Amino acid sequence: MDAGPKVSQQNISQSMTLPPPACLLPIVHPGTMCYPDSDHEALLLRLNQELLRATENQESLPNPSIHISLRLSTQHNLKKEGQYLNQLKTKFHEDIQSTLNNGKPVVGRLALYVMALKSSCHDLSSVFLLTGEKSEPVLTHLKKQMELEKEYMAFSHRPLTNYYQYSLGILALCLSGVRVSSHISHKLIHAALHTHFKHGDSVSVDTLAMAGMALQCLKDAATPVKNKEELDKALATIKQKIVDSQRADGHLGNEFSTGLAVQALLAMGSNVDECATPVKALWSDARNGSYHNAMAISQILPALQQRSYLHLKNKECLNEDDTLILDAVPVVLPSVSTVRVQVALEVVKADGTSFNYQINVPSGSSLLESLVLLQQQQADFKFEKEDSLWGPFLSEVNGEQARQTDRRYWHIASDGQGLTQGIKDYKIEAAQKITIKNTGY
Ligand code: B12
Repeated sequence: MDAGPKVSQQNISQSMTLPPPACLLPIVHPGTMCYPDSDHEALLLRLNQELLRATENQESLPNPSIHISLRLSTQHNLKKEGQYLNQLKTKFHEDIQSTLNNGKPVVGRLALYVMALKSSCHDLSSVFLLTGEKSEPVLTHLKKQMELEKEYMAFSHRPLTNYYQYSLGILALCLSGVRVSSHISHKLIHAALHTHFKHGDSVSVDTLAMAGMALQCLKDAATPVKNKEELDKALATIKQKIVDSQRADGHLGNEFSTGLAVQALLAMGSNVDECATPVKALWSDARNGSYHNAMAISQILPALQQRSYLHLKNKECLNEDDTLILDAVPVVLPSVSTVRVQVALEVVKADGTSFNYQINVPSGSSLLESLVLLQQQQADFKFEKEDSLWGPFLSEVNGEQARQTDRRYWHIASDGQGLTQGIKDYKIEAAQKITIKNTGY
């Protein structure tokens, strides 16, 4: 995530006391002033359809974030959404169940699952998870997971998972009407005031956004907290940090954090309408086809419709639209480029030893395809990946794991610049040097 020069923040109106200029007025119907209606609506439809199409992918685990986004949208395909909810209740449910049985932290996924159920107005008290012999409702498990996080924080001063997931946990409990203990909220409020949420070397705008939505939910629900002034101060700090993260091209953080950041600003009462610079940046990304990954689309689509996760709080699921249909997709045969590009790859292990490789790949190959090719050609290079909601996560290189339990990961950079996409999404278009470095965080 590269932080570019800051620009004027006039497009993110923070105060409601002065009448905002015409372009900052809240817009109820999509595409009235900044874009032609047709352009705007066609793009929304395309993104909505891409998400719906992603629900048909049987290869990966169903993703609760996709479901939430579809459910927060204005257009629906109720049959397909119902089918996806059922898949979440079986396959994703089983995945959480087995993580719980292995005693691994699961707060983020559990929170997203709860929010997905809530987005379909599902009765949360009827969904149970089993630990040992005991079967308890999902919300009870989420509360217990948050207690574990809190206890861990008491001596290590950071969550078992990360602040993004800790915030998701608070948000899911709050949206479900569960009172979040003041000890738990205090730890996030304290962190928002005194900790720098980091992702690699940059500020984690995604984490700020999730924390902002979680704390705003508590404020709106008038949840008792240890110190009300501190809650307000934390919210103001988060808002300011998000606004300060604006780059010259309008993004808040980068193209993949802007959706959550806009959601958070909307939730926190900022007037971020369709003409606001970050929203324009999102539209322009969407128009240029920057978002292929369904997880990315799921985080920006609510923002493009002026919605945030906080809209799940009072969701009623009544009289919903049912007009979203999927057009038949023309079968496009994959074409392999005849142009080949040279990639230099450096692997830097935890002890600093480095290994260098060269490989020629067809232009347009993904980094994952390039690594597979290298593995086939070089006996001394091998790698492993793990599935995640964002796709394959590089977990092991040349027999060395960079484990999250040790707070290490394989950081990936191209010509010294950290990638903003994972190994499957990042495409090699030109000759470059890829560095994969075992890094602590
Ligand atoms: C925390 C975090 C990390 C931590 C995760 C460990 C931890 N316990 O804290 C660490 C530092 C390891 C990390 C690494 C990377 N991250 Co990161 N990460 C996040 C963050 C803030 C939250 C993820 C999370 O906890 N989700 C909640 C749980 C419930 O979902 P989950 O899928 O089970 O979570 C796991 C995966 O998301 C995985 N993960 C984390 N980052 C990434 C990135 C990719 C591409 C993949 C496939 C998986 C993955 O780790 C999570 C914890 O186990 C997200 C922000 C966001 N908007 O989602 C960015 C985010 C997902 N990361 C991002 C990126 C780019 C990376 C890196 C590629 C950076 C780099 N240049 O090396 C690497 C991954 C490299 C690899 N080895 O494959 C981007 C992805 C954008 C995209 N289009 O793909 C995001 C959206 C941030 C951003 N706005 O740029 N990340």
